[in-house]
Formats: sequence, C-alpha cells, structure tokens
Amino acid sequence: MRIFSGIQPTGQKHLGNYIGAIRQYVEGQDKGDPAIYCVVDLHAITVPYDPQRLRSNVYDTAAILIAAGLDPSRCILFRQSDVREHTELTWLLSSVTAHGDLNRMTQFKDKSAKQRELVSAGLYFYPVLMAADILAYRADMVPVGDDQRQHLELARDVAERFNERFGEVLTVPDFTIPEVGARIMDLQDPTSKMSTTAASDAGVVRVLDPPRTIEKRVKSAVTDSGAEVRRAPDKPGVTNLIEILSVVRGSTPEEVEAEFDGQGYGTFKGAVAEAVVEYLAPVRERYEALRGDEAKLEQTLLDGAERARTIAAEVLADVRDAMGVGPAA
Ligand code: AQP
Repeated sequence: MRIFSGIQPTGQKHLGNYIGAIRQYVEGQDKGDPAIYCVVDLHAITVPYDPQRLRSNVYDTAAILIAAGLDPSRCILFRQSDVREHTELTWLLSSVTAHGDLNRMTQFKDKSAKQRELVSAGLYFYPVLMAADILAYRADMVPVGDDQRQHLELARDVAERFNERFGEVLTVPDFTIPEVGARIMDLQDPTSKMSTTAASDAGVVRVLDPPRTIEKRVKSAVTDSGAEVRRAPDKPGVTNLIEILSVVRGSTPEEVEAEFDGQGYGTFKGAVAEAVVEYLAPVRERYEALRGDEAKLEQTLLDGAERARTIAAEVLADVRDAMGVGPAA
C-alpha cells in the first residue's frame, strides 16, 4: 500500500497537526510501500508569506517530523518544490477539475475571507495542487485530519474523471482520518479547530512550546459551567480535552471519562496539562539537536526528492502519454 501525505511549512506545528496528522505519518512509515511525506512549500506561497522565512520554516517542519519519529531511511521525506512534476501535473489535472467544485471548497472560502489585500489564484488552485501531490505517486492511502476531507474527496473525483476520460492511469486514493483526535479544537474557542492562523495564540498549543506555556494554556482552557468530565455536544471544551488526553495516553475516551468520574475540572485539566507536556517533551528535545544541523536536513530533503522524483516522473510520463501531450511514448 502506497501512503502519501503533505504538511505545510507554516510557522510551528500545533497539537492538532501532531495528533491529527504527524502521529499517523509515524504509524504509517512501516506500512507504506513506500510511505511518502512532503513538506509542501508551494502550498505555503498561496497566502502572504516572508520569502526569507519560507526556507527556514521548511527545515523547522522537517526537523519536527523527524523528531516525532519519522526515519528518512524508512520513508521518503522531501520538499515539494524539489519535484517539479507536482506543478506540471497540477496544470494537466486542471483540465479535468470542475470549476464549480473549486468554488465549493470551504477552506478557500474561509482563507480568502481572511485576506486583506490579494486573494491569489494560487489559493483557489490549492486543491488541484494537492490532488497532484497525491496522484503523482498513485497513492492508495492519505492520512489527514478531518479538515482535509473535502480536498480529499476532490482528489478522488479528479482521478475518477481523468480515468474515465483518458483511461485507467491514476489511482483513486482512500484517506484515513483518525477515530479520535481528527479535529483538535482551539482551547479558548472549542467550536473552532486549533489552527496555525488563529486570531489569538491563547488557545493553541505548539509542539515546541516550553512546558510552562503548555501547562498555562491547557489549565486555562475554556470548559463549561457543569462539573462532569464527559463528552457531550454542549460540552465542546471538555470533549476536546478528553480526546486529547485519550490520544496522548493511548487510552480510549471512555477510560478517561471513567477515571475522572466525580472529579472536578481543575484536577482533570491538571492531568491533561501534565500528560501533554510529557508527550511533547521528547519531541522538543530531539528537535533542538536536529534543527542545529541545517546541512544535514537539506541533504535529507534532497535525497528524499531524488527518490520521490523517480516515482512521479513515471506517472507523469503515463499521464502525458494518455492525454496526447508531447511526443508519442
Ligand atoms: N485542529 C486540527 N486537528 C487535527 N488535525 C489537524 N490538521 C490541521 N489542523 C488540525 C491536520 O494537520 C495536517 C497538516 O496541516 P496543514 O499542512 O494544513 O498545516 P497548517 O496549514 O499549518 O495547519 P492548519 O492549522 O490547518 O492551518 P490553517 O487553519 O491556518 O489552515 C493536515 O492533515 C490537517 O488535516
């Protein structure tokens, strides 16, 4: 089974990225044939960004992934822009992507509403580039968080439409969304997902935050006026904390509810804070060591790109041939 997923080099990754996606990447690396993970710098340029920081953010993200447990000798880890087949395939796939489908993408609607100056065409085309990322490797399985569901459905539609029109060239990918922790919510506004571009940092825990910051943010998480530690639609804050604790402990939400039955929110939040600090501490320590050696990170990404390109180039040749683009094969 071929696994593929991409992650943006935007700032520091947060607990939602870690639980929803990075954790799945690590679990998948020995199941994938191969497992391919990509730091998607070309996606990051669709909103305003600092060119000086983009390269360094790519190293930050690569170091977080390796610190989390990705082993570049057991998977392929690379930078998206190093494999130019992604951009060519984006254009080729645009001819089988429905304009109306792109208009329906909620991420585009949300992100374009936040732009003060330019809403770039790149932001609109983001889902086509994402489809190309996946389809360039004939990926069978894509691990993502819940917010990417709509983009994944689009990638499937694009592959199906391509195959109907040009023959069975592309693999229609499935996606895996974790049962628990697919949508980690903002600690201060638990009706919104934890997000890189949140208006305030107060509800966001970053993977590299110092223990004291994590503790403070978790302990001041918004809960509700009740006192029961149980999941319910009208208790989004407590539900979110129960999910977080069950993931970081490797237990079930039911076990967490049973353990804290009859105890107040204070005790519960203290336990969540402690568990999250413990969960992220080894990642932060390993990160510090890895991030110091930029040349090694660069070499890792280049080696990964070379391996990725071998696969993508073959798929591109098949796509061009099927579409009648370029000389006959
Ligand atoms: N809150 C979340 N809970 C669970 N999974 C999440 N993901 C993102 N937020 C949550 C998953 O993380 C992976 C990488 O996401 P990305 O590359 O889109 O990274 P990002 O843009 O820095 O993360 P955000 O927070 O999603 O940024 P905004 O909200 O600003 O666009 C994906 O698999 C995603 O599902």
